[in-house]
Amino acid sequence: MKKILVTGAFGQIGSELVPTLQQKYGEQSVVAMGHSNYPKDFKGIFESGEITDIKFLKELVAKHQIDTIFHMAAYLSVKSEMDPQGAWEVNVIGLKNVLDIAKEAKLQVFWPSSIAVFGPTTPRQNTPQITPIEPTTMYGVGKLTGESLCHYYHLKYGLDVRSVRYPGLLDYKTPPSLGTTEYAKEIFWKAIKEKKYTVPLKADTTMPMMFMLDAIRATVSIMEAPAEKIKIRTSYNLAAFSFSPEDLYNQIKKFVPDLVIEYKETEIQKIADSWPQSIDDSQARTDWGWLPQYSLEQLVEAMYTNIKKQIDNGAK
Ligand code: VAH
Repeated sequence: MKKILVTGAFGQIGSELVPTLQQKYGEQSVVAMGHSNYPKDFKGIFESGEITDIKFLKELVAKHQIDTIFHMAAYLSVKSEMDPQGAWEVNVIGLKNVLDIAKEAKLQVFWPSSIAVFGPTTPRQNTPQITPIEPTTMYGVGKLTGESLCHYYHLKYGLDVRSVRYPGLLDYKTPPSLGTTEYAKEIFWKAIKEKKYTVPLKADTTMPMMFMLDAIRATVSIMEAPAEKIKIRTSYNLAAFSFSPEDLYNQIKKFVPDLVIEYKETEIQKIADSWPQSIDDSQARTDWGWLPQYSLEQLVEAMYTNIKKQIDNGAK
């Protein structure tokens, strides 16, 4: 029986990934690792600990006889700029802890990279899989280091570690957090509650984005692919669509016609301007059959409908 450890189990991706894995492999096949403030209605195996504590991780893997780790615990881009040391410890040392344990115990590992790995010298349109990568954010530096670590551990130790470069991800289960693309979640909450929103970016700041359900499907799909199909051991480009704050506003207006919007760029504009505007993910499509299923219109309808339901039920 598969025994999976998900770190960052109650973060933005983990909150959707854990129930998906429980559904697929059984509730008792998944160990959800997070901080002590986990949702009280969570059903399943929960462990509380720090990703920087390698002794704790080793004991956890042995205690539950883990064979697969989805290592999702991370600081996002804005938090990484606020606390670069913390970002290095969680995003890089945390990953190296997982890779060291996995190589000893011969585990399979999934680790999320991001389009944030790219920098201003990377071609911004249809960014290729192999291209100049010079990130100018601490988050991006951590992702570049992480991709190189994954590549090295595969080449040196034969570790089966797999990764995708997520675009900005939108979900309706978790609140907006400290990320450069998180405005695209927050706008729904503010539009429904207040019918107004100030975007912390210029109106034409186009970034690659994806609905969380597509990202989860890609995550499970790459991990289930035969090993011989996985040709990239740094991290695969992954894409669905790109939009700007103005594009998103025009979509949301169909649901909130009297939404008032303004654009006031902040320090995160510099981060967004260093990232690609569109991604070439043809190698993921060729190697392991990746194909997005949700359009921007379907994303907006799902986000609006589900967030409105939460607000109508008293969500703050
Ligand atoms: C962030 N949502 O904004 C993340 C993501 C591509 C951006 O990695 O930091």
